[in-house]
Amino acid sequence: MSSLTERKARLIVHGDQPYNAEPPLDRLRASYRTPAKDFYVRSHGNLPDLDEAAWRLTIDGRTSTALELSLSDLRIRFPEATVTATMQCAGNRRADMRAVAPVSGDPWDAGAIGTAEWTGVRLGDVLREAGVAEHVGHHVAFESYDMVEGRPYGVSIPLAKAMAPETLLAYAMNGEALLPEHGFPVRAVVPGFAGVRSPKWLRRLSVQGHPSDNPIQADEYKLYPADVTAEAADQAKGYTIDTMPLNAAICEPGAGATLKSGGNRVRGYAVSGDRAVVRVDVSGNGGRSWVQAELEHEADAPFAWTFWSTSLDMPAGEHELAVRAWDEAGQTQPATSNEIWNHKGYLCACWHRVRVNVA
Ligand SMILES: Nc1nc2c(c(=O)[nH]1)N[C@H]1C(S)=C(S)[C@@H](COP(=O)(O)O)O[C@H]1N2
Ligand SMILES: [Mo]
Repeated sequence: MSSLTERKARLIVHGDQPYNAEPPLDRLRASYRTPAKDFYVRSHGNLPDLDEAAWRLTIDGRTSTALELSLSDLRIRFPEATVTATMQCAGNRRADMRAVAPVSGDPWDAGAIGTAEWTGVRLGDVLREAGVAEHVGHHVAFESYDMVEGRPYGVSIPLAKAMAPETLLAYAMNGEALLPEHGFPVRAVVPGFAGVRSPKWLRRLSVQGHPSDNPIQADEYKLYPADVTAEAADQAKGYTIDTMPLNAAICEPGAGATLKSGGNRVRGYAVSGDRAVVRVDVSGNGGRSWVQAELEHEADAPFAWTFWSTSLDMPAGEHELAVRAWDEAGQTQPATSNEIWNHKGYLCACWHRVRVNVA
């Protein structure tokens, strides 16, 4: 395995402590499954250095038995499950929100996203083994080994999503053990939900009648209306970001690229939390006219992104490329970040625009 220092050198680093980094977009678009070393890293605290043999996961709360499981217990007692799914930070593309007004948090470009083949066991199988009662209003609260401002990282998901077949306790990414920065030895993978709900470095999970009261769940990762400011953030006005919205990005060419005249390849990704992407429109003139891109989507991967590509013929001069996706409910994306601005800069899902020059 390469060292963390070597892997950092491959990425665009937004911060070292906590460590946050994303891949350049052309490299992100190079493979449908993102290699672990090119997968964005979002962390809120330290990167725990855990010993696989000593690692234990506690399961308690509203179950008939409490469980304490080692990694080999997980492997032996439950069937293995593999899901190809996209993970995306709620702050992906936040940089585009700054055009409207300042926002808090790292200025992620469109690279706070990646797709992997995750292998582990179904969280639902583990909860059933613990004798969970499938109560509609219940939640599964997680706690991790990393510390964020003096408390373990903690979030929760509705019990129904925890029991869904796509939700995993994963110990492998693209067929190899998780890298330390991606949650070694075991993390949750909650396909379709914002990355924040997929805790890394798991330590405990608890079935309970209310969402986690951890600040990451209770205060952070909420979508606020535009009139709510950082100073006057009234928690009751924000809703908890779970399922991710329809989004798309241009990965190639990059911003400011100089292209030759004639046909140029334009490529990127489109993604939606829990709906299929059915169409992707690409414009070479800021959205005055559109062509439809070719889509590439793996069968049997409903929670994975769609790759798209097309060729645009543009005359010499400066051009604004734009992309927008459509989902199976006939919904598309807002044109500008004005319509969706919020002070946290979450869910930036307006048309992605890239300025290029044709020589
Ligand atoms: N324990 C723990 N889990 C975590 C986080 C964290 O800081 N600590 N960050 C979350 C956020 S906001 C995201 S977007 C994803 C990122 O996963 P990755 O770093 O493997 O890409 O992990 C989530 N799980
Ligand atoms: Mo995130």
